Amino acid sequence: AFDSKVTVIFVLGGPGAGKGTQCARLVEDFGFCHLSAGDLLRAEQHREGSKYGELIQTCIKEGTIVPMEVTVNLLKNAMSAALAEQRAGDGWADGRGRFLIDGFPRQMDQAEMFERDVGKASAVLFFSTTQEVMLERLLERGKTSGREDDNVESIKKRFNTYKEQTMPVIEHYQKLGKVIEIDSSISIEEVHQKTKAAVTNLLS
Ligand code: UP5
Ligand code: MG
Repeated sequence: AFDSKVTVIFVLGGPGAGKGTQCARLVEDFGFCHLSAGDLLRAEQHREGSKYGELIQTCIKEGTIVPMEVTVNLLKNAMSAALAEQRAGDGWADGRGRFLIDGFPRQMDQAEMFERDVGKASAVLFFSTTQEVMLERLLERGKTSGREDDNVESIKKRFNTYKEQTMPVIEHYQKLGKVIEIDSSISIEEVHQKTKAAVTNLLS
């Protein structure tokens, strides 16, 4: 587990809600290290010599959740690498030890494993909008993203997994009073202003 100087914020919300977009903005504002579990899995899928390539590909296409050991390990390694780099003096000088963990945990057992092995999250940023909005955004992005899951069949499965597996995680953190919910139906800039204000408050 990491020391108490490390701040972890989980970033959740349905597929296409705007997690990655808003995280990129928060990196500029606060010097967070942004780790997207989905991006780490896609990189591992294409890494030469990975024994998980096929498994990850199947899960992503089917919108199901990759076995948590794989994802938690990728996150742990990425966090260690980022902290080592910070200690060496490069990068994130102002945001030392601040992490945005994007698209994770998606299932209760992942949340438990992460909090046991890595550390506790200070807060959960929850980007909420309607399924219609998310579908439209994903189909638009799918024209150019090259993502294997930006098609109607995969998107429906992702919505299902989100509802069944991930909503309970959000409800769990809501009971703990850790969730900051932000309506992400409005423009990127407006969502960013609200998010920035919430994070300023959180870090103060
Ligand atoms: N856009 C964003 N905000 C907008 C706004 N306010 N107004 C108008 N347009 C807006 O945004 C999506 C699109 O919408 C973009 O084109 C953007 O410009 C536009 P983005 O910021 O990319 O949304 P995001 O919420 O990040 O959507 P993403 O598709 O990445 O979410 P998912 O949660 O579906 O994808 P993720 O990469 O996290 O996971 C993919 C798969 O990996 C999962 O389905 C699962 O199979 C696997 N996975 C695991 O198994 N375990 C994990 O822990 C994590 C992932
Ligand atoms: Mg994303």
